[in-house]
Amino acid sequence: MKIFCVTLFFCFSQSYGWDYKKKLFPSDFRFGVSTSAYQIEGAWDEDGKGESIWDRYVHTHPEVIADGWNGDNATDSYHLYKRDVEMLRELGVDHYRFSISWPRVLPNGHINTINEKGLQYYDNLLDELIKYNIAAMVTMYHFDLPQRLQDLGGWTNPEIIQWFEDYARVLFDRYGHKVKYWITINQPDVCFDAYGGNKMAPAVDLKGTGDYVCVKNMMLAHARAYRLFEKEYKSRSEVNAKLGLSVSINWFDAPDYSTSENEELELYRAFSFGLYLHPIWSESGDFPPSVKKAVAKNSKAEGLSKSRLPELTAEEIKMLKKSADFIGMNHYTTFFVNKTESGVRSGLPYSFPDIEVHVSQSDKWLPSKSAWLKGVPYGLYKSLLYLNRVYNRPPIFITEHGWSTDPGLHDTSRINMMREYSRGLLFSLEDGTDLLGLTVWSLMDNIEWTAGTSERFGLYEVDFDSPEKTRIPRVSAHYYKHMIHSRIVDEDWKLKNLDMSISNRRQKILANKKTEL
Ligand code: GBH
Repeated sequence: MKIFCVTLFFCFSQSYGWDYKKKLFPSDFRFGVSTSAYQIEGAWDEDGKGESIWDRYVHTHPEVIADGWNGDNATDSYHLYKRDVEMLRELGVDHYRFSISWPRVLPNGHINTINEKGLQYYDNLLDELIKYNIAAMVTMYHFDLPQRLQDLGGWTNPEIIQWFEDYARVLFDRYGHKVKYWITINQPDVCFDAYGGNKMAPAVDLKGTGDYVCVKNMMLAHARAYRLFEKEYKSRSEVNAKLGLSVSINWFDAPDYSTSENEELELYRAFSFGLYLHPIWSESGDFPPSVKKAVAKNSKAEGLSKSRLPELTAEEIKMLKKSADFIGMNHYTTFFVNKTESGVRSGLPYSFPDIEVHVSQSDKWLPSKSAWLKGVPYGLYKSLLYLNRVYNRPPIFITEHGWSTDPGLHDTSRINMMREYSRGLLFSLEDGTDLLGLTVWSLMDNIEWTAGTSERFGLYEVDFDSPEKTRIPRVSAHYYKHMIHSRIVDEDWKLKNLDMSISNRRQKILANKKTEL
């Protein structure tokens, strides 16, 4: 390549990014970190908070938690939010994505019981962020439904569309002037784990029906919140916010990368993320035709009068179209997908009903601490280009992207993955994607749902045994800080640039404590 550069006027390094080390993230590109309420707040029944489906699930089924740690206390951010904001300042992030616990604000889920103390907590957090000029990206719903609403069917009851709109109004009224980005719902594909299996609360196994009803209601709840925001809040002078939906968008290729373009792959992508993007971002709207067809076909064969994937009315299709200002993209990993001869419906990671494919991962990919998460940097780049092409250059904000490890401060694998995936971001920007920012999951170790604390996603390590839930920066926190400040992806950055002596010492203290215990 270097030889070409000498001979050609505009050398390849310009157009193909070979010299990526000198490439800067654009000045309006935003760097942030993410958390969610159940995973960090703790104080599960304090100050009038209502019970959530996760409280109920872990209390009635403690055996589902890998290591005994649940969200009762979590990282105690309900009390330690000032330390959290201090960490954000240490990193130098532009924005912080956190979520509001619906039952903390509305203990029974409805707006006839407003918990002022719960509202006050988020006011305090938002004010602390404003003090330090950190933009707030607020998720309204990140998996923790009020249990009381679950008793009424939760996301399978269409009334929830109105309940969610009412809740959204409370939030817009109270925090509208303090929030820069609203995310209505985190990852509607949780429906397949929560109502179509037993991995996520409420763990109601209504596979093939409950999951699809949940998807429809979540999408409509999202759209109603968007329309409410658009109609009554967006144009107010004190409001300056964009609103989106966060979708789990991983990459899917044929085994050994033999092709990225075939029918099985397209169908799997449609089930995995098209279900949530097509209604909003496609020209025609509605659920993807391929998914509608597949579910209708099976439903008919089973003798049902209608498809198990509920239809959207013309009015609903219209309400959903363009009901977001950007695509919220949660990207972690890549899978191989191929047709199965045995009729096995699915392997890793989620078992979608109605598709007969085999899903796998390559043993050449770097493993993380989570079984489903392998390091595949090219997958982020490819999925960005794919969205750019299929949805005609939509604005994309990466609202989650991260890596899990064992405890320990020297998280070289996280740094390597952050560096390689981020190179893909620079390449995709060069290739014309409208990428607004990156939000790393997660600011700190937290309760990884049923995995408890056994999978650590934090830039900061949390000592869960200590009463102060001590947070210490991992080496990756220093790397991210360097990336934010320099706005480059630095391949030569080494730990020796830093004085890690205090952290090293602290690590030894923690290690000793473990053996003492
Ligand atoms: C995100 O989901 C969540 O938004 C966030 O709360 C979470 O902490 C973060 O990822 C890290 O996991 O057990 O093989 O069936 C990412 C999508 C969906 C990935 C559920 C794990 C279970 C995999 N997640 N999935 S498996």
